[in-house]
Amino acid sequence: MEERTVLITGATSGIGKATANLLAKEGFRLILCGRREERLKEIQKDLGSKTEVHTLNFDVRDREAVFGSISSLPEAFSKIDVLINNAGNAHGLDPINEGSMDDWDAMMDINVKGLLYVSRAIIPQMVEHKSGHIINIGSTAGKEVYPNGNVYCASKHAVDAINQGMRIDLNAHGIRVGAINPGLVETEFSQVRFKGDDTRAEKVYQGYQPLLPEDIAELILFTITRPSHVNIADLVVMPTAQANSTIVKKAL
Ligand code: NDP
Ligand code: 8X3
Repeated sequence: MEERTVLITGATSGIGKATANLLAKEGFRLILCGRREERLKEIQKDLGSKTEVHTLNFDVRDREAVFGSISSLPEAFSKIDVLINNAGNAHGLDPINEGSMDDWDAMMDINVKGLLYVSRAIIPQMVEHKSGHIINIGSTAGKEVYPNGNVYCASKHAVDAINQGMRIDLNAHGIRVGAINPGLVETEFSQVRFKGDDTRAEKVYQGYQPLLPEDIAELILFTITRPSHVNIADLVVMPTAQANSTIVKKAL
């Protein structure tokens, strides 16, 4: 296998953490990123017996921290073969006339600008090596807009456009680019969206079987282990109970 070193943003929980666990088992060398340093250290300790793990503790919104962290990588981790742009979240679920502008800033700064900063810090070395693979974690919210989803959906539509733009611009350099767009996955996503209101967060996943973060990790592993002439460009995955952003068949 050629692509051995994988950088995952948002590796401290949910989809990113499940992906780190799975890729460690498969022997990939991992660079795990997130703001919660204690969690990064804990994960590094857990996975250290399976593979080499380096952690980077930065906020994707902080442009200098992003570039400083990437350029601080030790020699063994300095050639990044796979970038998984996963860090992101929703903040709030309010009609546009009532939305919090702090929430709007957070979503555009993290989901869009943060993804761009990390990509800009890493892509030039992929161009230099004429190889690399970028997986952008979008969302069904990047394919359709749902009530009160306004700015989160806008941020994920931007990820969809950036994914397409990256694929066009990096085509000449032999770099694979693709997005995985999940529907409802049970992670800390809704706890963040509802600002720690656990009852409201839990309700999102009640009455049906949501996707698990491990389901997305498996798709990521599948995507990055295809032969080098195969690029999974855009993949949408939902729980069987989900038809679209608003239709979810609940047993209750
Ligand atoms: P989690 O809340 O469980 O994980 C989010 C991750 O992003 C955490 O590791 C968090 O780490 C990191 N993160 C958030 N903000 C920042 C920041 N400013 N700087 C650096 N890292 C940050 O949610 P998910 O695993 O569900 O979300 C992962 C991705 O999947 C997101 O892009 C989300 O939009 C997308 N997605 C999720 C779906 C779902 O239903 N759960 C469905 C479709 C897409 P830390 O706080 O330590 O920095
Ligand atoms: C996460 C899925 O439907 O909550 O991106 O927006 S949804």
